[in-house]
Amino acid sequence: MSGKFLRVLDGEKFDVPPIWMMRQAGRYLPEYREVRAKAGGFVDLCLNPDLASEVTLQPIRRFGFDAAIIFSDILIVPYALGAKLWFEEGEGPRLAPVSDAATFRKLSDQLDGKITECVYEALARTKAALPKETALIGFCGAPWTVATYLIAGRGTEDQAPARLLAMQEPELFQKIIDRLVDASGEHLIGQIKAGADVVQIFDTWSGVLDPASFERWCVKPVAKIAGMVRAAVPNARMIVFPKGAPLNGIEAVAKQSSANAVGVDWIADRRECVVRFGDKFVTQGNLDPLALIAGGKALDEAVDAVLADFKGARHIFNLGHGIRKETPIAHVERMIARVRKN
Ligand code: 1CP
Repeated sequence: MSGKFLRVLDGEKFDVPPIWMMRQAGRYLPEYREVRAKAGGFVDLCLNPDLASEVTLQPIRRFGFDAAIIFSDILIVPYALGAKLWFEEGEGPRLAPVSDAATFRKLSDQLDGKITECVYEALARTKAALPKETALIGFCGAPWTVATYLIAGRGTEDQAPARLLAMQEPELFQKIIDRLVDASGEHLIGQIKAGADVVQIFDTWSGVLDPASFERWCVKPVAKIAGMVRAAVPNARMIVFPKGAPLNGIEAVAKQSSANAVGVDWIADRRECVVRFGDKFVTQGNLDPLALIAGGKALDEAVDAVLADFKGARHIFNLGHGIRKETPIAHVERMIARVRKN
């Protein structure tokens, strides 16, 4: 029988919800920092199946989460389409920008199998090493969010370069999105075939778009990816995470992509989620990652509020966004113990 995480996605409810954390494999863990140093660079770590699998398993060994998320990055898709990717130490990932028709023409329309195979191999190894009850999550970025990085070449404060290009050159922008839709759909299918039990689509920057742009650049592309995945794997389980979007928008993404679950950040009104989503889909979230840094009473109260608001609903406990590197490990332990009532 599958573990609690998949059983919730498949329709069951539990008094104690399954729990995992976005970015659970990462720099707040000394064992991650050790492997990361050994791997050479961030991209090398993503493309090394042995080490990527090892860091995926680290938080499972340490905390016994109900799900593992494969160690990779949303920027692997543009990289596998031929965009140059590197990591500026102390800053973050960088892509050679694709922001005009000439650079777009140079992008491949096929994922480079030598790159994606590294991810699939890491998934296969991780699957073989995980406890039976621990689910394995594959993922990709949503086309809009990946496009914001591809167009600017880096993370940006307000995603202005992508928003501007969508206004100035909507046809080119549509082509970029369409290319990312096809590549992301294929990548998710590959991950499921390699052993992922569920896939999550991260739309980190979906909260900066007006309603019409949100419909065009977030709702439709994610629904198209979901359609591709379901056409290839009819019973595929999917989680969508349109971070920062209003609840209307979140609901539209979840409905149009027939998602099993929807991720919400800490801004979301939890009781409103329960009313709107009912038993249609699971809600995943939404502890403020800063509460996990604060610890103590503030953490306990924040955890209790999440649990109380989702009581009786289909819920997966998670943070509202990725764990930050300065988070004390003892606070993670305290959160898990409180959720699991240990
Ligand atoms: O070791 C390091 O210094 C690298 C830090 C790091 C890590 C641990 C990056 C660079 N990526 C990752 C792994 C990662 N990225 C995972 C692994 C699985 C896990 O959750 O444990 C996942 C799911 C992602 C997804 C990702 N990458 C997103 C979407 C989710 C989110 O956090 O919003 C985004 C926006 C990225 C881009 C990215 N990669 C890395 C950084 C620092 C960033 C953000 C850059 C920016 O916006 O400026």
